[in-house]
Amino acid sequence: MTANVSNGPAPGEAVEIEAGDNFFEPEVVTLEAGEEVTIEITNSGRIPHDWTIDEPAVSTGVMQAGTVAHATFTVPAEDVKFVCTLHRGMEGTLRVG
Ligand SMILES: [Cu+2]
Repeated sequence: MTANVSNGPAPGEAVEIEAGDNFFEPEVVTLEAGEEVTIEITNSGRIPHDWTIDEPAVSTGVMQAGTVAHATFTVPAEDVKFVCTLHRGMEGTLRVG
């Protein structure tokens, strides 16, 4: 599986996730297995965060406050937890239907 991560807003349709201090909103995003999805992450907090999943391996890397990044990848077959690797407990779930 491939993943593309870029800085800035998504060029087209995207699922938007906000990274606050220290939470994601929404915490649960429902997606369809096998679809190609673009997630747009906005760091709306005052400190750096990242958005990371393990399978497929996707990470925005450290995002400074006020920045936006987007990641495009194929939705896996099972639920995936997303986390901020900088803050334990800052996490959410990609729920795969
Ligand atoms: Cu964080």
